[in-house]
Amino acid sequence: MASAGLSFENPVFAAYAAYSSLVILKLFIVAGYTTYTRFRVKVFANPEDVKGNKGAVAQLDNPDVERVRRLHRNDLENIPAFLAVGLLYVLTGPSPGVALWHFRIFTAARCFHTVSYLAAVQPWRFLGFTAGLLATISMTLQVLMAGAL
Ligand code: GSH
Repeated sequence: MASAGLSFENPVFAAYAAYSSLVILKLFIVAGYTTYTRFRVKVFANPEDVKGNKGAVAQLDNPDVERVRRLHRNDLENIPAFLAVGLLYVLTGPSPGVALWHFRIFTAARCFHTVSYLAAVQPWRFLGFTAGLLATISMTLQVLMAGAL
């Protein structure tokens, strides 16, 4: 069986750490993009945010801001699950090649989902979401089998 340790000497853990860092950075970029969008359209969430900002309004239904917020929420529905189950998956000692493809597919799928959401294009957003979900479900099933057998 391949190495299952939580050490950078284990190539599967090293890959998990690298791809996790990438998706966490992506999550923060979306948070930053929310702020950028708020300044672009001059729409903020709280009355105190618009004080001294000429032309800005406190409003919760701007379509541009809400689109980025929905994207951010969708990331939060998917990325923490990847981080949790991915770590457990490393502990099952998977083959490095197979594990690497799970991490790659999830990361690429979430980036694709992000671009598709911002560009407002379907079915591409759905496909990005589904590819990421399948990678996570595959790892989840392998963890389940390792734990239950
Ligand atoms: N909470 C999601 C929803 O309400 O749509 C669950 C299903 C899901 O994540 N669908 C993907 C999506 O991008 C692919 S269609 N949903 C839009 C969203 O969460 O804002």
